[in-house]
Amino acid sequence: MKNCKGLKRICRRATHSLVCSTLVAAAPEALALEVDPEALLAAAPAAGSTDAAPPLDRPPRHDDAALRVAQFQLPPPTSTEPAIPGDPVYSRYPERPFISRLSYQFSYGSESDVTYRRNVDLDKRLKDNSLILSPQINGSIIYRPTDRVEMMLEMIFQQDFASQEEKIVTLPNGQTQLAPRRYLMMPIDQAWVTFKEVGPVDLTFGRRNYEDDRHWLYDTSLDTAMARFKEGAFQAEFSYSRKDRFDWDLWGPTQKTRNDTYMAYLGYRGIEDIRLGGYTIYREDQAGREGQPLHLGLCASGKPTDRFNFWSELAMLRGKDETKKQFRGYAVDLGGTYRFPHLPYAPSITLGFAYGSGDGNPNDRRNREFRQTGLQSNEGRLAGIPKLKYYGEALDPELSNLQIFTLGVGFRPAANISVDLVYHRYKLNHLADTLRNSALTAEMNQDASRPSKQVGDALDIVVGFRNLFGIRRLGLDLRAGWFFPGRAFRNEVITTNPVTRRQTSSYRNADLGVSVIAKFWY
Ligand SMILES: [Ca+2]
Ligand SMILES: [Ca+2]
Repeated sequence: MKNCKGLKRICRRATHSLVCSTLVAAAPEALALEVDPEALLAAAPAAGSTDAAPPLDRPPRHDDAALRVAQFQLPPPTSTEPAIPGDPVYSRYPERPFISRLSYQFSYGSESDVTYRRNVDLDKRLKDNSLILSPQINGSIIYRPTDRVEMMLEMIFQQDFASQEEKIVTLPNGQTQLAPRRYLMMPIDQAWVTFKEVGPVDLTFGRRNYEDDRHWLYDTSLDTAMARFKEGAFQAEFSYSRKDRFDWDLWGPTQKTRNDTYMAYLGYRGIEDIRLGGYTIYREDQAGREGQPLHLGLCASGKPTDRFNFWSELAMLRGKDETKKQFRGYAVDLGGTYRFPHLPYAPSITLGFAYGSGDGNPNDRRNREFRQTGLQSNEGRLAGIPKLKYYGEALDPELSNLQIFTLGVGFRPAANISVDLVYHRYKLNHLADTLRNSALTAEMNQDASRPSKQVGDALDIVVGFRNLFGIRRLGLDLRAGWFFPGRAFRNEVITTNPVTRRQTSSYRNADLGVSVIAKFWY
């Protein structure tokens, strides 16, 4: 319901229009487009009432009287509590206009990126820098032919352009990487139908976005069949999905997968401003590349006061890896943000610690490495307006065989501008030469004489602007990350003796890696 609240907030803030309140009344749940309440709060002029008591959470009302009243009365303020984890939201885009009647709505916008990466190999001798432009437009339609049926179609048009890119890059692991062919992409990102109150359940079929709050479990579109139950403060979901079961891109080619995903999720909202959840995610790769991982997890998060919010994940990995070894991994991710709204520039401080187990003995029958689901993006907000890679912009690793310490400091120079400064320190749990699904191609521990678990440090600066140049829907996120390699990263230097022509190998410290993303929202 976060998104609905966000929408209500838009209504309150912006025009107080009849259209908008009608729309809220007509579809309190269907309007779950992702609108960040904080971002809107920040965007609102004179959003100064941060110490007001959080208003009570009001359940959605469906009765006719409520509908009639709501058409002429604006909804009361609601808390900024985030969505239930596991609650699939309809769109990942913030701040959208709606052009609406009771039975349908549509929205359109853009989320266009410019991505610059320097020294992905942490070696400045080899050229592998890239600058990629990704203009995009997107649009979605929600159609509600009856009270019991709801449909959604969302489409994206995107074309990537390489402004700077090497045609061929030799990776540190010796493989050759060719620049990808870039097609016009026209994917159908969502196309689903929901049948409500079929007995005690809502049933959904089609392609649908799955996102949890911090995108730690999933942030992707899946071809799915899902059943959802609600009973009091409990909500349960069961689904079978496959990513790209069908080729939904109308233009470019899509690689279909044969990776089945079975999910069960139980959420509890009986404690005010706290969300509790438990889940099981079983994945089975029919192609055999990723084995059959089984995730079991618990999560608790919330915002008990306007000044403080926290998150916590506890996950266990069972099932089998790609070599049929039994998984015995686990992971913890804990953290919180404290805000000082009355100090100048409304500073905040965030502390986090994440741990994903590693496997110390490759020769026994157990694989003690934790892995994430493979559907995650590890993108979320700390205290500022933009989402960011909360494990670091430049390294962007999966939480696997790794400890990540995070210290963040945030500021609000103006109501519509936020600044996050984030420091990370990374350490391996067991010696390894690669980090699973990291954005870097550099390999660790190539210098056998000096093995190390010190992966390195990172500094990210993330600045978010909303209402840029006074244009209400225009936003810009600037996310810059520097990765300072630790002792685990060493680059080989081969020198040839001019007399004997004999080559000798030595090592030096690796070079800095940089990632910069500019994301334009409309
Ligand atoms: Ca390089
Ligand atoms: Ca092992």
